[in-house]
Amino acid sequence: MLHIQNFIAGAFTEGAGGKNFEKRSPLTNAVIATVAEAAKADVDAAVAAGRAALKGPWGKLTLADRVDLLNAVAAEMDRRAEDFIAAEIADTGMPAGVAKHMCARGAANFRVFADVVKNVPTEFFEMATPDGRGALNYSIRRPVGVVGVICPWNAPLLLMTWKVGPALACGNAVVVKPSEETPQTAALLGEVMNAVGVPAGVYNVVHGFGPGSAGEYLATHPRIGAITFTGETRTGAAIMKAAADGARPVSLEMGGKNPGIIFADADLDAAIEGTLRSCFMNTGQVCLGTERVFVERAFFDKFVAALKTAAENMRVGPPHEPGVSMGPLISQEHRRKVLSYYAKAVEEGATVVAGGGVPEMPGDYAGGAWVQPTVWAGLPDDAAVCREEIFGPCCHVSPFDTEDEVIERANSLDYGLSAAIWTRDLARAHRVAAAVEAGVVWVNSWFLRDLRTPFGGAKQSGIGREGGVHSLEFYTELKNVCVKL
Ligand code: NAD
Ligand code: 6OD
Repeated sequence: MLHIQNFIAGAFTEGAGGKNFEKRSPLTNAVIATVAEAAKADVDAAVAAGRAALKGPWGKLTLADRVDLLNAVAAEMDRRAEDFIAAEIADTGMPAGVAKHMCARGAANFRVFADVVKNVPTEFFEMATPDGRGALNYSIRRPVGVVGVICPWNAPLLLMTWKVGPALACGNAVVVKPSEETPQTAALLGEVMNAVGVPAGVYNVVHGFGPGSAGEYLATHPRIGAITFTGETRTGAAIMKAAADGARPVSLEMGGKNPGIIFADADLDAAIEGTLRSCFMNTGQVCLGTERVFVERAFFDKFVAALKTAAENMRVGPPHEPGVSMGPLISQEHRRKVLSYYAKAVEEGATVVAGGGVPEMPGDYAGGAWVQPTVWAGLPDDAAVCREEIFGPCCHVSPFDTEDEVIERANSLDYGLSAAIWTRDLARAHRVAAAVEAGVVWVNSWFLRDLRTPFGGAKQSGIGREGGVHSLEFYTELKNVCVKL
């Protein structure tokens, strides 16, 4: 049986408390690994290792050498792509094509941020002084120290490296707490760090849970310089409270209940293809995914009929089977939550347009966390499935009559992560994009990502922006130096 350990100061270690927990396969529910749970002493050791690295070899590297090392990390990740893909699939059950994309993106997160730090401009100001000799001001960016990186399970490698890449590029050390559901790729990245010669202590991993475990120990650790988090909104709020002690900065990427807005002039095929992906990719476990679909009334019946056909044609199954476009949910626990919403939708009077149940799976797969891609219609906006984040392969479709109405309805929740707008009317696209309360808006597309762009949520979907130079704002402390001439 695979056993996954913590990675502290360049070495794989058991937890100081001697405790292990089990990782189960989403595909079958069988135990596939045991994981060493980090005790408080391990988190202390990981933070101390990070601080030592900052004072030692890592802190002394030139920018050019640091950039070279990060590019070497990316190259080694590419070389070991098959291992990363296999680990990601084992942890999440996602289709092979999706895992391949996510793992390639993991390596890109190191390359892109290596480039960003290399090219960051220095601010420079001349000033007059009373003696006429003047002074020069320049600003330099310093690392914030050891950054706590707390991660979710839905896109484990992509979302972890999205934080670790820029944090290291800016010269910090990190202590990563992967989700208890997805420990494998964080451990593999430790092997990569050692293989390319990243100094011990720069990248550390502590495994465990949230409250009373590694997550809480990390979030409350007094020697952490900043905390970056991706996960549920209520967890983010708990982390923000923990960070208030010691006034540490936080970057929070949290939940969503994102609208897709389809106008009657949209290209039907493109809108169906994009909406289908945004609702069902990664079994709907994508924070940017669409769970509320609003369709202009004149287009509604046509759109719903096409979405029904497309959803029913999706093939749910194991990762390597040809033609499979959707895998299982992450766990039985999450499946219980998603199925409770499937039941609630019906109780609240929804018309089930597609799916709504559990697919039959053969053999060992019968134990997996499978559900059908599901589309509902007919509910008012205040129904539970139209307000609460489900994080499963499901959406509710409802008609709208005017632009003002759909903007108001799209903005009616406390979430504000992303929105997708489908129309051929460019002026309207710009108007609605500006009016919709979301951190990320796509027009006639979904999940097109340039890593230099600002990423984050509005309202209760997030605090702060990361991406390109915006990541530098979070992962560095800007210092002004004034030199009297
Ligand atoms: P989660 O909040 O349950 O857990 C996230 C991480 O926080 C895990 O590692 C967990 O162990 C840890 N944790 C839990 N409680 C903690 C505490 N009190 N202190 C410290 N750490 C704690 O989220 P999840 O179920 O893993 O992920 C799904 C959620 O993540 C969804 O809500 C989804 O929308 C959100 N998400 C958001 C984004 C984004 O970019 N906005 C991206 C991906 C996922
Ligand atoms: O692409 C990204 O950078 C990003 N943060 C994606 C988030 C996906 C959420 O599930």
